[in-house]
Amino acid sequence: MVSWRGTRLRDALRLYVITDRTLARGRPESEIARQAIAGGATAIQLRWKTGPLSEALRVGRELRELCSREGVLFVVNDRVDLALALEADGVHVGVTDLPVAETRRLVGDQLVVGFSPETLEQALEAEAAGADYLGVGPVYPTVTKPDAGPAVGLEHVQRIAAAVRIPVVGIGGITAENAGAVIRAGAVGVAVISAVVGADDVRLAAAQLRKVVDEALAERQ
Ligand code: TZP
Ligand code: MG
Repeated sequence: MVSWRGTRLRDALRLYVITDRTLARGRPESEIARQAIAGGATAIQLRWKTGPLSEALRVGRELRELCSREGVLFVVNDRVDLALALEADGVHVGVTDLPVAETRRLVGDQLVVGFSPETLEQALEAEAAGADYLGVGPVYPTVTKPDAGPAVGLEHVQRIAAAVRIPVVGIGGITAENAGAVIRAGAVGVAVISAVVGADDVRLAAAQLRKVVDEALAERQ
């Protein structure tokens, strides 16, 4: 089994594409993920907010297989049980999910644990509790997650990225036009839904974003 730690994890967080059935407009998650990976996605997250878990399990198995084959990080959102059932590489929790310490206790050392802090204090606490990376946002306004709250802006990304040692990805309203600024603020990558899943040409959208991220990271070295 691959160890998603250190440089390998940072590289896997460059372009983190999150599934969304509504935005996919009838295209199966596996197809969206396949095209996104072909365009340069380095991580795929199964985000399952409505619908039976049996269906999440079916979709997740397809994504698990695809990501293993392609060497891409596979993360499950919110649910530790689903992440374990799918033998995912990671699980991503937020402030209303199981706390990071509990999540870590359940998944052990093998799975990557991601966390979405709302404040700097929560970011520091999560790092201390064993989170492997943080998702910070919404960086820009977004309609994809109605309960995400107002945009936190680049300064918030900057403040958190400077304060923790674990990698930070920016999320929320990120496109090829603004992704470079997120990286320059200190993120190691960007997490997106609509910019890739909602695109007519998923592969092209992913490729454009990946190029911007890679260029901004190269400039930062
Ligand atoms: N968490 C904070 S913002 C967000 C999530 C899941 C939605 C990101 O979607 P989009 O379409 O990339 O703005
Ligand atoms: Mg959550």
